[in-house]
Amino acid sequence: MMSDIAYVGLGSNLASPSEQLKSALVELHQHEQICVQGCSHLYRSAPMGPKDQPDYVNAVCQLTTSLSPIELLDVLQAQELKHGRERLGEKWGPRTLDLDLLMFNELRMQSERLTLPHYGIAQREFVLVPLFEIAPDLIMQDGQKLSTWVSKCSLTGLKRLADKIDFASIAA
Ligand code: A4P
Ligand code: MG
Repeated sequence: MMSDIAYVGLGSNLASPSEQLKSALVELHQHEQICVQGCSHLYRSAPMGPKDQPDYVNAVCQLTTSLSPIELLDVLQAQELKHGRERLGEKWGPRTLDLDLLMFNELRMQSERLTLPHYGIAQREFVLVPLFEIAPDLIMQDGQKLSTWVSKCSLTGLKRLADKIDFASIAA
């Protein structure tokens, strides 16, 4: 049963970022144990971290799955590699595809490979704004509303792109 709900943050700033995100979403949905339920608009954002890299395109999707959190992470990391992701060791350096597991139900865990919820949600406008678009009523791990987290985050200006992933065509 695909009864677990997860949120995944997608990001790219190399090799046609918007296309990277769209194809990643299609591939996720094609996985037998993953059903993508919805995705935000694509948003352009200035790079967090080193500034000598291109702007990012970011989005957040909601999915249901019968995978365990670690199995889902395995799928996400395999997909990053398939998209030519190279881990060059630079913290927050450029990448063709980054898939962060933001939340998995209300699960909290900390292991060598996986921290849930993802550690960076509260500070990242490029996560909070698209997440709010698809899950405006979400309650965060401290019991506060997502809308409160959004209002506390310093918003420096994401640009919402005209592109909305044509979800019907993915689900078909
Ligand atoms: N890991 C632990 N918990 C998680 C989780 N919840 N989801 C481990 C995903 N991975 C998790 O990740 C490092 C390790 O984190 C993995 O081995 C995994 O087991 P990584 O993808 O290899 O390295 P990374 O992505 O470079 O590091 P980090 O700190 O996760 O970077 P982020 O947080 O992914 O940030 N600017 C803009 N505007 N937009 C962006 O999307 N992204 C980044 C990367 C930098 N600047 C950005 C953006
Ligand atoms: Mg990452």
